[in-house]
Amino acid sequence: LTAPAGPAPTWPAEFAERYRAAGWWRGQTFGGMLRERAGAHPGRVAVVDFGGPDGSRRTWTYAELDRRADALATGLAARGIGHGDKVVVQLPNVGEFLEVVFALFRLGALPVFALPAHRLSEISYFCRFTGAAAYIVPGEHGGYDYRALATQVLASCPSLRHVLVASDDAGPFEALSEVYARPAPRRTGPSASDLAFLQLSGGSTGVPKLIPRTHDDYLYSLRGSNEICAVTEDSVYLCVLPAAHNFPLSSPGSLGTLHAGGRVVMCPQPSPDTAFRIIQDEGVTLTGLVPPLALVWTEAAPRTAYDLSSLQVLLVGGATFSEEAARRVAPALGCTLQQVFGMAEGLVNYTRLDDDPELRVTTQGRPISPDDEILVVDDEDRPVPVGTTGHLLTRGPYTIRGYWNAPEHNERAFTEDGFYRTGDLVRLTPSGHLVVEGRAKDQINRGGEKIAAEEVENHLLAHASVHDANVVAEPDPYLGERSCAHVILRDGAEPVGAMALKSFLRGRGLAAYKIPDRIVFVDAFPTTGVGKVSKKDLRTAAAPSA
Ligand code: J2J
Repeated sequence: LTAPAGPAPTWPAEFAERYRAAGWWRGQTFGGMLRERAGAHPGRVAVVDFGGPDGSRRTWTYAELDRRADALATGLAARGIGHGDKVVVQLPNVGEFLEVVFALFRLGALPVFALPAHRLSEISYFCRFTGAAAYIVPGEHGGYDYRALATQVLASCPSLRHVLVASDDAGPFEALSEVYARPAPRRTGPSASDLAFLQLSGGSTGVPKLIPRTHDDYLYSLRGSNEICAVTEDSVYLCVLPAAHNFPLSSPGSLGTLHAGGRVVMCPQPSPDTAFRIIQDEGVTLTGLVPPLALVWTEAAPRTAYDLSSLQVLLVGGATFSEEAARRVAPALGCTLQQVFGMAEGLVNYTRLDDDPELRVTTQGRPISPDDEILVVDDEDRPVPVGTTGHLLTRGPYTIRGYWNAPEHNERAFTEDGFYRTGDLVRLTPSGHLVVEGRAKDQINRGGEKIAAEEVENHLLAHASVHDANVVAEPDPYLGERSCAHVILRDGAEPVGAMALKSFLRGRGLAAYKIPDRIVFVDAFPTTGVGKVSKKDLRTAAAPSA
């Protein structure tokens, strides 16, 4: 496990030329984008959060965000962080998230996006795998002490030179607020074709894969998203989902909104009580939710005393959203539902605001770009007729050509001619819209949080009493899917119960959402004709009786 010197797989020259000629890639960087916006309207509010003392409101104008990102970049540079360095960023929905990200963009250092839910297992892996130079955390958040986590991470990651804490009480580490320094004279930043960051993949393998995105390709997906979602400088985007997730970051998300010169409001937590008050007080015009939250909001909206009339668009995506639920959104919330089927690897599909209303509730939209190539194929990679369900393969101007430093996995996850195998089963409608019908990848989609079965299985196998383990999805009325581990215990080993196994997994530093919701003990696994474990049969084998 070492930091690779080699670059990430990239687009062949002829594709890059085509995407530039078409105007998709414009040679702009994130640093340049923010500078331009700050120049155009310095005094407009760019960011609002509730991260002040006792949850008080704070604001950043475009000029302030620009200046503070510069000041932070200067201080980071003074600490030896520069072009190509990796920095694991694990911050909640606060303004510092955007300051940090833009500071790193300016330096050409790469944020590695972690989620607040991640723990020692995930974070130490990200740090070691990327050879990260720094790790940036909140002090305490959601009742959890990230300084204590950082102490453990530091002990296991020799490359880490700095832990920075976005809190007055940094414990044994340096407070992020100490890092801001008077901006130095102009330094040369990255170029638009350079990597901007490493995004986390949902994953279906033993260890998470990292997704290398460039300034050029990501900025194109933002411009495209803004056009489709009608984001302008009058838009107010509420960032409800964890800010580092690809959906709230880019569809159109906080970065899309800043690109348009609009306002990003960081939501401290997603409950209707908090979010509805903020929608009213801040005049929020659009936001994005995963299906379970969209359901909760839809239930709560008709009874709320808050005025939600500013809300124009609710994006829902990340997991299957039933047609019945989709039909209820617009009437309950008084806004337009926009379905989004996206992936951190690239391709994002949206229903259009002016699509036929039926398409808006029965499909997951169509691609952003005319240059997004979509193939729906059978198990032998042969195209299936329109209307038939098959595997979705895609390539295009903002879909990666390979994961970061994963040559063997890339052989499987991409076709020879560069199509990404999404692992999703879809059907195309005659209108060119996609309907997500299922999944071929070995993953659990727990209300939008992706869990790679193999990763959890490996942790279970590390227990002395576990002979074998398989983790599969089972239906959940609220989450859509939850995870169930089927475990065969070792003959003659110390018996162990479900509770003990769960706390064993927690003790290994696995994020809470990956801990199986249910663990069942079995004597054997069902097998397929060729003797492989049949996950399909497992999914139905132990379905809980109603
Ligand atoms: C069914 N499954 C969906 C949908 C994603 C916008 C929106 C979502 C993501 C995201 C994103 C789905 N219906 N509407 O990055 O920019 C499942 C598919 C897909 C996987 C990607 C964005 N929308 N999915 O969810 O990288 O299985 O991105 O391949 O987290 O989520 O997960 P992720």
